[in-house]
Amino acid sequence: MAKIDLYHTDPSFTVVTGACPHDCPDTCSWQVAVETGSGRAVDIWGNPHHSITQGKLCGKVDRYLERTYHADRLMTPLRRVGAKGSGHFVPVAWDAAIAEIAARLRSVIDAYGAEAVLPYSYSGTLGFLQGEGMATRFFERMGASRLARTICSEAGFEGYLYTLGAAEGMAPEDFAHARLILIWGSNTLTSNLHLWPFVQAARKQGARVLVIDPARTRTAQAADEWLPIRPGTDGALALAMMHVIIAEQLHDDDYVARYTVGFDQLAGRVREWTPARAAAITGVPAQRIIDLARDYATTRPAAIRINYGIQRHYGGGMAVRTIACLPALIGAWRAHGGGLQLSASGLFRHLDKRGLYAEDELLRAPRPWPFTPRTLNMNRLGDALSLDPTRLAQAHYHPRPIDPLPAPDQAGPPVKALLVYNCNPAAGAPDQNAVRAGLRRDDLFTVVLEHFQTDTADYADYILPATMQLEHWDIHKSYGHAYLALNRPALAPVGASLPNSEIFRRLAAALGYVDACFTETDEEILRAFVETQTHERFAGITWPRLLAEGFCRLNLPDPYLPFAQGNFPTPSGKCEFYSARMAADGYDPLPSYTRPQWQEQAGREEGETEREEPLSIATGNTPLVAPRRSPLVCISPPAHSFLNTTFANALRFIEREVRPVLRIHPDDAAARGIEDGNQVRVCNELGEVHLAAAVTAGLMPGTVLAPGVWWAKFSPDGRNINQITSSHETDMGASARFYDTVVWVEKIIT
Ligand SMILES: Nc1nc2c(c(=O)[nH]1)N[C@H]1C(S)=C(S)[C@@H](COP(=O)(O)OP(=O)(O)OC[C@H]3O[C@@H](n4cnc5c(=O)[nH]c(N)nc54)[C@H](O)[C@@H]3O)O[C@H]1N2
Ligand SMILES: Nc1nc2c(c(=O)[nH]1)N[C@H]1C(S)=C(S)[C@@H](COP(=O)(O)OP(=O)(O)OC[C@H]3O[C@@H](n4cnc5c(=O)[nH]c(N)nc54)[C@H](O)[C@@H]3O)O[C@H]1N2
Ligand SMILES: [Mo]
Repeated sequence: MAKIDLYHTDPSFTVVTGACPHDCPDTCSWQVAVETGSGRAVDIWGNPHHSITQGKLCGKVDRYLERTYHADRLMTPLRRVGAKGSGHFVPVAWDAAIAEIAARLRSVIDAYGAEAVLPYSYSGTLGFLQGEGMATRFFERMGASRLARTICSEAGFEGYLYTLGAAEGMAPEDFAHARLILIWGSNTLTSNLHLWPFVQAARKQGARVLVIDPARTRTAQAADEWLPIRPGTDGALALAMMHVIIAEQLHDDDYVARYTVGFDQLAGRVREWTPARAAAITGVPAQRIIDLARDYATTRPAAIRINYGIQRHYGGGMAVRTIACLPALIGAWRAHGGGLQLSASGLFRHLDKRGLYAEDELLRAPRPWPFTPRTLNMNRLGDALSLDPTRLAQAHYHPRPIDPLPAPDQAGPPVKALLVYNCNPAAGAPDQNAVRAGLRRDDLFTVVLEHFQTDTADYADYILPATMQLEHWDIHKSYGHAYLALNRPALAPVGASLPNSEIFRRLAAALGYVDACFTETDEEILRAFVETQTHERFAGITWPRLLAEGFCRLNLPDPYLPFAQGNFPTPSGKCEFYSARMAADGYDPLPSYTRPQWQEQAGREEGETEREEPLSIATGNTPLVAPRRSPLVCISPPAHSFLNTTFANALRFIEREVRPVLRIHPDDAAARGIEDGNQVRVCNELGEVHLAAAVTAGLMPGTVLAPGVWWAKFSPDGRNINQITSSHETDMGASARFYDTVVWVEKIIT
């Protein structure tokens, strides 16, 4: 602490408060010490005044200055000189780059219409402004295709909304009051670190912590118990828990009667979900399911942290929808320390008095066109970039069974220009071979706004250097807590980089878009955003306060128990065990079990785990050699030291992760003659990747795990795990199925 005190008192340093921009529920508040003379940042630390950050940053962001001043950082705009994907570029001045890009965009729009332009972005930054703020103004003004941003969380999000009505739930602080905590499909110590102190506080008061996960993660190791489960089968576990709870009359009659709809139908449904049946599907022993249900229903307060690991499977939406019924069934929402958390983002997403969403107010996008542009699904990037109209039609966003796909001749123009920002799809998007085939098209004009020359940037016609968080303004909501944060620039832009907002502003000017929204400064936009909020949750949050304090808690009661007395923002106002909206959208209106694709595809019956596989499978590359063993299901959750593909180009973090590996159970390894450290080929009909086997008993048999997401170009075989992930949609929200991948694994014989 002494060093930090020095920065605050020594006039040769300025301390600036900001916010971590990364895709993580914690949205930390940070402070940076800048040497006044040189203008260089010398230290960064977690804000000690923020009650979630509590003075600590994660191991990645603690090194944010290394990222900021990294030798590979892009310093000037670049123009391609080599073949697409070869990564050869020459520097070009900003004015020339903007003029040339605008000219190319204009010619695409003239020849094919604005829908031939596709923005492609996701979670490089979660800031309102450098995220979609100015970009949306720009693309909406143009009338470009819209992008459905589905790669991460939409399945679970939709499932949650059907049951509970809003992306709200327990506050992280309130986990400290729980007596039983189920961490379900979350690797908290890796991906949600700042929840852990509250979990530990609960344990000090006697709480038990269970982790339900196919892998014995570092979180599972730190918990009281690891409950291994087969990927994508959590819905069956939840149904059997409800079977036990209702059969043994452990549910909260009063809460159910007042605040839920459809209990009788639910009871009818779960009657068939005996623990024995669920055990065969999930791999969790029947007696363990019974005990878990009893513990859950009789321990108060009982808290569940579900996270997105649970929903990256075909049935992910239904799984979350089903689990979301549990707290209402036992009345867990009543108690401080009881309930469920998936996302807190709904806290920030509310209508103001004029019926505008907070985000829309910021965007204030001009929409001069009489038509609504098509929406393409980001997970289908390979199809979106295909010149085959049938595939292009498949790329249209269709989040529910009732949403139609267009006929191929109605799919609209081929994508002729792609503008990528805050995103690295050549490494992180599913079906990598299809994505790269699209990016390689010579007739596709691609611009990438980046910090580094990523796998994606290699395919660009122009790379534009973007500022990092220490160099620009932004405002951040959180999807894990209730604090809004302001990020102030602490440094001048590194090199010739510009904020995304300024790059889009300049492109707008070059295209002749004269709307007022393109001349507001970043600071003006954010200030207006704060000042125009009228919702009571923003009461007391002012621009001067944000400037002075760096963050503000939304105006919510503390503790905030959103559903203690019902008040579910569903159509019925109750927790919907039965959902008429689901029926209307083409789903089973009751909680049910939707089999993951790996079970369907591998032709497995419930519970069957091992099967000789006579299939001959044509991979993108080498054919498999005999003997062929049964397929395995592959999941690829985050490596501890990477954040999706971010940080995976820094030597420090690469060294921590050592090399790209495939974790495999000793039984599955032995059956394939694989020993620890062997190089293995992991493949399916989409492609293949070579990884080093890491044999471990800390995994559900039949499941393999490849920590992600490595840059392909920094991997020994120039490929990564998204060689083999499918771009097909989940049951709800048209999300990605990263953890629902059938693979064949064999030793590479050299
Ligand atoms: N260090 C680090 N932190 C991150 C990220 C990162 O890449 N690195 N990514 C950020 C982003 S974008 C997101 S969306 C979140 C993701 O973080 P989480 O929401 O926690 O989700 P995942 O890490 O995808 O998966 C969490 C756990 O779910 C397990 N899992 C996989 N399939 C199943 C299943 O079917 N059932 C159950 N019960 N468990 C399953 C995985 O083994 C993993 O341990 O984290 C954010 N934080
Ligand atoms: N196999 C597999 N694939 C996955 C996942 C998985 O678990 N397994 N996780 C998925 C999930 S949950 C997610 S959310 C997605 C995330 O996928 P992406 O959204 O592609 O996220 P990143 O891979 O972190 O890449 C973000 C890029 O944005 C850049 N960037 C950051 N800030 C800025 C900025 O201010 N301006 C500009 N111009 N660029 C910036 C960074 O340098 C980085 O290269 O990946 C998905 N892919
Ligand atoms: Mo994500």
